[in-house]
Amino acid sequence: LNKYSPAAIEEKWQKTWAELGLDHTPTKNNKPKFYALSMFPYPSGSLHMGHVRNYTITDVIARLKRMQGYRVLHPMGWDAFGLPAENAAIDRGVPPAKWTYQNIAQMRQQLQRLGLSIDWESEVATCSPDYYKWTQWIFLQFLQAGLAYQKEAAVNWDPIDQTVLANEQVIDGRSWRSGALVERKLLRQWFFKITDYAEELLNDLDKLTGWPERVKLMQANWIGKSVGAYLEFPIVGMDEKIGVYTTRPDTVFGVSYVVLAPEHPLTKRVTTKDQQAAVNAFINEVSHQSELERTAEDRPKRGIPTGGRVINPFTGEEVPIWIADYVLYEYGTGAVMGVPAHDVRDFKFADNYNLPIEFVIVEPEAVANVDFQQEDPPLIMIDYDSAYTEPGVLINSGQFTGMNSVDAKAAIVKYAEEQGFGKERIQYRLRDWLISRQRYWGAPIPVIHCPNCGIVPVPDKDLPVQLPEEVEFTGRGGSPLTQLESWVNVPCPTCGTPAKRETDTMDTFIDSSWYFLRFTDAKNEQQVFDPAKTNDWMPIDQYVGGIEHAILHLLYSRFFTKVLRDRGLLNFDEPFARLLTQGMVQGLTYMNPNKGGKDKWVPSHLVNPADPRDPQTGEPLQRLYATMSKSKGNGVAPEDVISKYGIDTARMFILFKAPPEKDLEWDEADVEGQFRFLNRVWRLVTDYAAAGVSRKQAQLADLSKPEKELRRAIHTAIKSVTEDLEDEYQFNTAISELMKLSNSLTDSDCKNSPIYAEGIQSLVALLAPFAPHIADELWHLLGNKNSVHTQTWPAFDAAALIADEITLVIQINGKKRADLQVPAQADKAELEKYARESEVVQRHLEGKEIKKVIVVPGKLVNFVVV
Ligand code: ANZ
Ligand code: ZN
Repeated sequence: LNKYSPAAIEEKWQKTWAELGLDHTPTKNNKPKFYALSMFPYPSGSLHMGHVRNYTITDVIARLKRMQGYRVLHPMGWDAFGLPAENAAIDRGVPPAKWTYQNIAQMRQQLQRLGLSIDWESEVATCSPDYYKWTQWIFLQFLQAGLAYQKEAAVNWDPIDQTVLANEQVIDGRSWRSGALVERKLLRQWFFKITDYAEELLNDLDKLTGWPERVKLMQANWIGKSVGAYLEFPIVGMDEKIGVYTTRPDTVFGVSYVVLAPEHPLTKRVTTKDQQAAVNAFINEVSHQSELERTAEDRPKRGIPTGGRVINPFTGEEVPIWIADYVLYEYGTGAVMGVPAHDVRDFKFADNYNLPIEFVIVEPEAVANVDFQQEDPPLIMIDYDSAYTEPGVLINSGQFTGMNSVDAKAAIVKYAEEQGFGKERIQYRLRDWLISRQRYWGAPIPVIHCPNCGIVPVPDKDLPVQLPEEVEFTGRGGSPLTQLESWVNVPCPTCGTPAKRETDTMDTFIDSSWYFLRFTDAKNEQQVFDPAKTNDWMPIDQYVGGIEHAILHLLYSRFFTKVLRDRGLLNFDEPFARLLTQGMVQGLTYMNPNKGGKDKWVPSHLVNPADPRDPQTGEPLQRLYATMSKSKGNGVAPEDVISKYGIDTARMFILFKAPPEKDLEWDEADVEGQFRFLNRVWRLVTDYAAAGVSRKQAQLADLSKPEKELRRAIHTAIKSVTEDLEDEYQFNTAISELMKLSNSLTDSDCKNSPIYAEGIQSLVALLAPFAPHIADELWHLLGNKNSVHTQTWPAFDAAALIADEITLVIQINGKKRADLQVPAQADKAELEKYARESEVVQRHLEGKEIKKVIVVPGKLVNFVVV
């Protein structure tokens, strides 16, 4: 009989599946639906092992669900807009579209070689006009709903190339191309009002029972709800106030200064003449720092006094106004009250600049003996050498002295409200989503700026606003779109006056915030999607992707879903019912611990594994596992594995080596292990087929003991594999069960029984989602005419699981003396009887006195003797 040769069968089955249309998405019928989706790839040009793992996981699920009687949607597409294509155009003169479509073609081919059961007919690429037409249409829905607006925001500005840089193009504060020191510049840009949905995005996390807790927590932290107060400090000598946001109104008697963000509009006006030069210099300096640098915990907090002063409305005291880098303009009101005694950052700041530090909260024990009820509460002098940030009891706080922090917060807010200088305020860390990009390779924002009418949406009939092709990519002088007069200048759609197109394109996160909806009706030319279809398929039953998308992509997609629901297009609240965040694929890596930066990684092909040394210096190298990457030279190319072992082995290895959410260490020996397992299955099935075993129905009533045992092994495997795939997708343990079943079949004493035939058939059917090609080949060798992938998933017979006999352990004084086969149904008394009657026990108990007998049903009998 022929040997297992993956190359010989894989292509054949892929062709057959395509002809049978197995991967097509069925139209609505009375079967339950199942939507399985992996996060779609960016078309970088080549498939890596992380992709293979990601798509294999969803493919197993899709195949399983089809066999379990679901109609399945399992699509694929391309997150195809973005910076690399534009950089390729600047560097090598390849037009972004050409670069992108070439990469897509290449990766599609690589994916198709994997034999994934993907419905290629619903493929989408976000850069194609028939997709981004609807991205633009959705933008206009947001605009109509008042959820898209323009405001000034800072961008990274390259003063040499005169262009805006994406964050990824800023390296150590300098432009990736010109090397110029990057400046912050204010531009009018488009935003989506995600903050309108902050509360719902937070609350609905509770509905996501199929999500990892970790991801929900990350989202909650990102939204960052905090409940505090808005308080106003009148500016001395001006008829204006500085409003601050604080989560600790209970500390207001400890305010020793107020800080404005350098960008705050009041900054210039409160600055006194003699401070002007210094303040301007400081603002300029801060403008070069990123937000991350400004707020880094370990950095010294820097600032400068403006010379202006405010009055603390609670004490009537005057305190100075400063500006400082650690106060961000975009959060809260862009101004804070400085309470060094109770805030770590403020403490450092005050320490640095010799500002007063006045403690107004103490731990309750410190004032346990103080009577705050007496007429003139005592002044308490306390001095710590760091900030006291816990809640506590208020001291030196006027009428609020003696209250605890919780009560004091409420009382202070209430008082401020009565006096008209404050109120409660809920604040989210989440900010509105800046969606403008001053780039070419993205969906153009479909509006026209008219001198008469203002912002005019491009009429639906004129969508898509297509990206012009006759542009030049120089990397200088702004986005190529701004430089193409013929594209920019258009008559206003409303009044006909010469007007200008918006030249910003959209953040690519917008493209990926709705692609999963388009998949449900990918070819619709009349509508973004037919809500009937989308509402039928959605929500996604299983979404699979990397943890790196735990925050933005998932949050934005949830936001889009809610907005489109509120526009009447969708009838559900959450897009992803269940989420699996798969782990990384790691490769064996060699590192020189004496080197730093990227130089420390030594590609494995330069290393002798028996004695790993740095080829340059001869120093010994450390071996470790790290995420596969080009820079570490530790990647394993999917093609190599596939041509050596076949796709099915690669899949089996990936699924068996680690649970899907854990990191996976690539290990060639284990790949071979899976190859050997598939070879064993191959032999088992081909031997059986050659032997021509009886296929007639077995008479369950008169099975022999070995037949009964084999049948139990078969149905135990069916049950375990099914359950392992049910909720947690424990592919690794499921494959272990398949191995056990294969062993039971190999060792079976009844190879001529119809039960054996049942075992072989079940093994092949259970293997189908994991190793689809070999399974279909073997299925046909067994004489079946259908594809195994259209076969119904095996069901287990609960009766077969019940053992006739169990193994009873017999102990004497806790020490094991014998095993005994006894009927499984035996009760406690019977078990003791079997044990007493056994030959071993009789021998051991001779002349001894039994003090006690312990019976553990189904397990053991222990005799305590003296
Ligand atoms: C006074 C105070 C006293 C504060 C104290 C804390 C402790 P969360 O919980 O993250 O919302 N803050 C407010 N706006 C800020 C801004 N734009 N940039 C930097 N810091 C800002 O934090 C709210 C607290 O962060 C506020 O409460 C404020 O400092 C600071 F013992 O006010 B607090
Ligand atoms: Zn007009």
